[in-house]
Amino acid sequence: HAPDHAPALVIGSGYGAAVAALRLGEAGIRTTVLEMGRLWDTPGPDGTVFCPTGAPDRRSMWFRTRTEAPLATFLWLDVVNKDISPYPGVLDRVRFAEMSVYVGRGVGGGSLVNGGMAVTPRRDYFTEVLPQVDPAEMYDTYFPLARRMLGVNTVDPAWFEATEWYRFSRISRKHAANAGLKTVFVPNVYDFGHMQREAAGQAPRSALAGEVIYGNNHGKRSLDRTYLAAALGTGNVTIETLHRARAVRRQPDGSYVVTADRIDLTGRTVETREISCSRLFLGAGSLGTTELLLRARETGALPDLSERVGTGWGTNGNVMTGRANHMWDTVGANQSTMPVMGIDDWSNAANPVFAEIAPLPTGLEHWISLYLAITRNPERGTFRYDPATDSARLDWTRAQSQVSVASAKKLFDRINLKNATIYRYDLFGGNKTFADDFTYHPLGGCVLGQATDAYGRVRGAPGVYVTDGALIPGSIGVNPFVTITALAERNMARVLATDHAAY
Ligand code: FAE
Repeated sequence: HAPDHAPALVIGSGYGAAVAALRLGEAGIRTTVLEMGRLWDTPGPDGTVFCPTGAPDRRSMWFRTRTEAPLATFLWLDVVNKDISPYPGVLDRVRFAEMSVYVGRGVGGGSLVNGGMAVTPRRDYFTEVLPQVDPAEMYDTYFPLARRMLGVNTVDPAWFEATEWYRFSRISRKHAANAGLKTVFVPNVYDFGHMQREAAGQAPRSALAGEVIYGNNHGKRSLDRTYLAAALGTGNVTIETLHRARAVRRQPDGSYVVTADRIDLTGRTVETREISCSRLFLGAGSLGTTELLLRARETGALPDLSERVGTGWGTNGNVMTGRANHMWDTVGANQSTMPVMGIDDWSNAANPVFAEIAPLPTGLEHWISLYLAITRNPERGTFRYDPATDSARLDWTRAQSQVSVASAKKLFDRINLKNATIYRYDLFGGNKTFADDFTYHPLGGCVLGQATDAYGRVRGAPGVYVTDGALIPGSIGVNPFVTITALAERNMARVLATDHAAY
């Protein structure tokens, strides 16, 4: 039978996809969004939408029998992970041979599970990374637009200085200052008004109840409350959940057909749909978008795609580490899950690092200072299509991660030296002091100006666009979602102004 038709089809519902859906809907174009995860709006039997972090259930992770949290151990004990039953849970850990990538699954993508840190990159580094993009337009128009649309706000400095919930940040700030390092406040999309009401006992706790990687039940302005709500409000946008796009092909008339498996809550494919479209917007994230295009090229469905599809991937130099503080430097049993401060040593040309001061909310004093360092790692990975599994394999070696580790180590050695402190060995498995085997910030795979033109138009597939983190070549120097959002805004403005005619 003839495929269903949508004038515009968007794959995924993270940052890039959400921007595309809203701007298409506003332009009066009927748009269908396919998202492989579920819609997170219905409370479970315990009355909450997302499960408690300390007692994860099937809602926590994507089709697993046991959770796979980033910090697997504490005091070397396997106390963190729990057995669960398979279900389309909100957090996924995609395991490649020598690198794991954490991603969000559900309507809102990564916005459902991330730390909400909303950081605008340094202008000089942005210009270096994306030389095709006019920085004036970005910094005058699209970054402010993205921040406004995402609901970015900043912690009240007076409250920050006084509250027990950010004692862990203040201790890390002191230790950084002792080493002559600068710290900066970092904006966030978590509603700080709500957080202060949580602290005062006037609102249900979420950031102050350890919630983040398995979803926030309150306070977080995730995309389902911002861009996607606005997109649905145009009346032109429909979101189909539990639809996993698998294949893309081009029809003789220049339209595209996407094959998608509709799965049920057990993961079984209950229907395979074909949906045709005049315009296809890929927002399945760095991994998802790259895999779709790589598969299309390698299976011959879209043979004219660039050889650059699958290249230019990076971890944003992510590496985690923990320091052990002295007895008198307590970090507090109470910690907000939303980071609000970073050590900013990016202007150190010899060793640029931006390190988010991360919480470790266990509910007890542990004297640990935890960090997610973003380093400048020039190593890049490549995806290869594996016909046997019909999936993308990532060529990325442990040695490539050591560049990030060496850079982070230089910074934290300096902090440890000045404070007479040491690293923690019990957090990342294998007595490791640096977590070098996972990233939260997958970037690249379909890089702007390489696999696409300067506006995300896919080379060799007119009418197909990349809108997400796949466009950014492996590194942006800060947490990436503000950049992904602003770049998508810029590209959509151009595409809607110039490629509109054929809808
Ligand atoms: P993304 O948000 O990943 O959305 C892709 C969507 O596509 C997902 O909903 C997928 O389920 C869906 N999808 C994938 N494949 C398919 C398919 N074949 N068919 C249908 N749907 C599909 O993409 N960034 C910050 O800036 N600040 C932070 O504080 C921060 N903290 C983080 C903490 C954690 C634990 C994690 C995992 C990430 C964090 N990030 C943070 C990264 C940020 O969430 C990420 O860069 C963005 O979500 C990427 O946006 P995209 O639009 O590229």
